[in-house]
Amino acid sequence: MAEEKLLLAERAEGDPAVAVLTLNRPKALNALNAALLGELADTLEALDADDEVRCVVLTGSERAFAAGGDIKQMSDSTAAEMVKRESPNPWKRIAAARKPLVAAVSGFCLGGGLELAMTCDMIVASETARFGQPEISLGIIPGAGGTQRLTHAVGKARAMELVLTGRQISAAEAFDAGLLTRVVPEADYLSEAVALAGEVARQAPLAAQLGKDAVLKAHASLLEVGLDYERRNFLVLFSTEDKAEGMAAFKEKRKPEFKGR
Ligand code: CO8
Repeated sequence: MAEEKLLLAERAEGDPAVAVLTLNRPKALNALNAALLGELADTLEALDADDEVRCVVLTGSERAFAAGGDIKQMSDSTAAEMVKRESPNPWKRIAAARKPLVAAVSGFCLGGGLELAMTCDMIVASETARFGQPEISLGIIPGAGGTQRLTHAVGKARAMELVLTGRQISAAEAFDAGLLTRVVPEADYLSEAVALAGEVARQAPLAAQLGKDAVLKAHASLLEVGLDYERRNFLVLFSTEDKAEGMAAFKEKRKPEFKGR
């Protein structure tokens, strides 16, 4: 039997200037494993080299944009293995995409899933979308920009609460906090994201790319320092018993017992 593709890539119907990428691990709520992240990075680099494509939409399913990094893959991973697996770091490659990226989000957008959506340039969300950084309940912290991009987007007060409690917020709350570009009925989230991407695609392509580049520079130097710092703390936590307990508890579908070591 042919293996299912982790990432589907197509052109938007009627608009070949818009590429639509779909995360495709429905049984795992699109949990982001190393293979999927690598494929996404490869595909974005190929699209950067394709002059016909001017804007990219990244989406998941109605139930989940992505429920986070793949806990089952991470649960047995040591810090050293995480470092090896991420060399070169796919998140850096994704963040380096030159063409504008629009995330079309429905359902769960948690942990690494929210980090991925925030690495995109705009987020169009369904009213049913749920956002959060639940890593703390696994004994770890966000490791792909969650502590940094979330803080830049919503400010320290709200970012701190979300990172330290793991609370999920609705699309309406996320929009009010400044995390989202648009919230639309569930039936329309993908078509609205494609329409927004189409609007970008009709602009002068180099101006769109350099406009993106310049907006990202607003926080670039702070972000770079913060991302490296976050990564170190994230990897340190991979050597704790609490990380092992948090991830084991998730797999065993029970509450973790953290001991602070
Ligand atoms: N990783 C692996 N598998 C997952 C994940 C995940 N993040 N999320 C869900 N799944 C799996 C479940 O284990 C389950 O599989 P199975 O059917 O084999 O038991 C299947 O998807 C369906 O999930 P549920 O049965 O749990 O569905 P529910 O509707 O009951 O619950 C939730 C949905 C609330 C989303 C729940 O699945 C959940 O809490 N998921 C985990 C959320 C989370 O903690 N995310 C953060 C993960 S850590 C992270 O993202 C750090 C990333 C750092 C960047 C580096 C990445 C390499």
